[in-house]
Amino acid sequence: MTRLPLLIIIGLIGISNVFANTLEKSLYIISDSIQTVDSLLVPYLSFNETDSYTKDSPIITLNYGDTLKLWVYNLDSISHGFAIKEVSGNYTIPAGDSVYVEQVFVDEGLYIYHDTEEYQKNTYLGLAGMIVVNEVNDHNFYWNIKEHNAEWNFNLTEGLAVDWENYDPKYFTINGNSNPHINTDTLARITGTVGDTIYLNIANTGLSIHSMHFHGYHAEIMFSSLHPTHQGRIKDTFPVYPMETLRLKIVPHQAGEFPIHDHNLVAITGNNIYPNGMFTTILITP
Ligand SMILES: [Cu+2]
Repeated sequence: MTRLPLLIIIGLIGISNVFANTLEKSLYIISDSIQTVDSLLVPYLSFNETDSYTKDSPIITLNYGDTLKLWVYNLDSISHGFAIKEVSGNYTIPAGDSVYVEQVFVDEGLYIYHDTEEYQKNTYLGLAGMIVVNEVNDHNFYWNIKEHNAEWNFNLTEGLAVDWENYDPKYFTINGNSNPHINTDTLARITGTVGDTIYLNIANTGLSIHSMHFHGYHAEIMFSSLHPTHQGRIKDTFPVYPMETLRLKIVPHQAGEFPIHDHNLVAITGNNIYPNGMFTTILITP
């Protein structure tokens, strides 16, 4: 009598294993710098796929049920932390050391991995990236949005205190780039044809709210890490809160090139230079 349910359970386990994969990844914490639009070199930290520095922390994509096997190496001269927000535990990685993190992703969504040590310091300085689970295999784009107060980067790197309550950022970036360079980043610059189903995966790893305004098109909220009840809303402006992740769906009804920008207008400048900052365009062909 119990044999049939048991066979069904074994069958279900069998089915789930057919689709679940294991992804092995390494991340290297490296201290270097980022260049602002007015050519200032500012201290910066990032996660890297190899031991050579780039300013972008990699986007990790997985499917529902997959296992991520992650080695995080700290190539910096000071201790760092690591966590996948709301998913993993907190790890401490002494200078020159590494940790192994194994995580099964049972829920779809967008997650932020970041340095939890002396939060918000190291996350602010750049140690924050995105994990995308259950990517719908169509047209996907990715925005790691962030703002910077260059002086703070110097002060924090030198061990000086900053006043976290009085934040006055001067530079605003998507994947580390600002206008006009966002449009040359194929991960960030939204392109497609009329009728496509386009997904935009956004992680705000900064300290400010960024309200992204779309001209020409409306988008639908597919997922929000902070506001699950907002799912299904269709509109053209999307506030993204610090450490929030948001997935939007856009099905373009018309061809053209239209601006997308932060509605907080200081965020489309760079150290008071306009246009700069979080300002890109969507390009849709007939
Ligand atoms: Cu606008």
